[in-house]
Amino acid sequence: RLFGMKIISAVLCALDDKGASVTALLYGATVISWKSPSEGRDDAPPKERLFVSSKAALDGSKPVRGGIPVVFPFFGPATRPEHSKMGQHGFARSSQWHYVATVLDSDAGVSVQLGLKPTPEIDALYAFPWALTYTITLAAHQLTTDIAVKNTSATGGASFDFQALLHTYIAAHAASVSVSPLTGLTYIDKVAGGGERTESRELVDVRSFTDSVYKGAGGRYSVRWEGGGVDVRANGFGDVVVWNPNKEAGSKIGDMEDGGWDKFVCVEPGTASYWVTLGAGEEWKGQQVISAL
Ligand code: TA6
Repeated sequence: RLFGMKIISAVLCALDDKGASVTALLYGATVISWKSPSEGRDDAPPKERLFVSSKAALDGSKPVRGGIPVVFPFFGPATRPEHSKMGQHGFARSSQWHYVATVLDSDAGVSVQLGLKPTPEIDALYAFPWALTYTITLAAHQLTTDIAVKNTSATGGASFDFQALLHTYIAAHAASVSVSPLTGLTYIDKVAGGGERTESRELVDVRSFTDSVYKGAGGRYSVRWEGGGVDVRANGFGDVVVWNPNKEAGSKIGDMEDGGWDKFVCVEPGTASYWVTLGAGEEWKGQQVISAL
């Protein structure tokens, strides 16, 4: 397999000779496309594995409705005073990242690093000593995305708390999709007002409006639907969010295409229910590996 990578101004694209590709905007470091053949089906044309709403803004005017938005420094609406100047899910997904390096370009895959550091604009919203590195790796049938959060202050400097999450829109047949294993886990049911429940289902579906934060999830998720599936492995992220707005909530989302809710499930590895405290000079990493079946 030969891999190659192109950077086209605000977009970077990695390709391989079997037609696998990943495309990301420097805006928000948002992966907006991942095409891959299925394992053992290199003869078949690669399929798009992520959902992006046809009404998504891809010009940097607002966070992308789809793909893999990067959520940092908090998940959901702001609940802490130091986050009060930011919109939901923080600033990372709506900031202009920069290309750092190509860290792998071989027959094993291609891996590109993007970076985001404080700017005067971001400091006005969030004045802490943070730096982000996001690594996107395309391998045969697999897409890996790693986020590293560093506290850049010198020894004895300030620490800060953060949440990080990869808000992944998996292209799927939502009416038949299931996510497992989540049985026995405690989850926050945001549709039912945020109370905690214990998951009793072997297979979690999204046939109704679903917005669930599974705590202490195992980091191995099988996402299956009629005609397809992916495996998701998460390292460093203790929780996983399962979200699908259905028509009930999806029809109220301005950049959600009509019926878009029938075409995806969000499986979002993250530190959604807890905060990570980073001391001076420390670094934290979270990784998502998606395998195309
Ligand atoms: O991850 C689920 C969630 O937190 C939902 O509550 C919903 O708000 C979704 O994210 C989309 O958020 P956004 O800010 O992208 O519209």
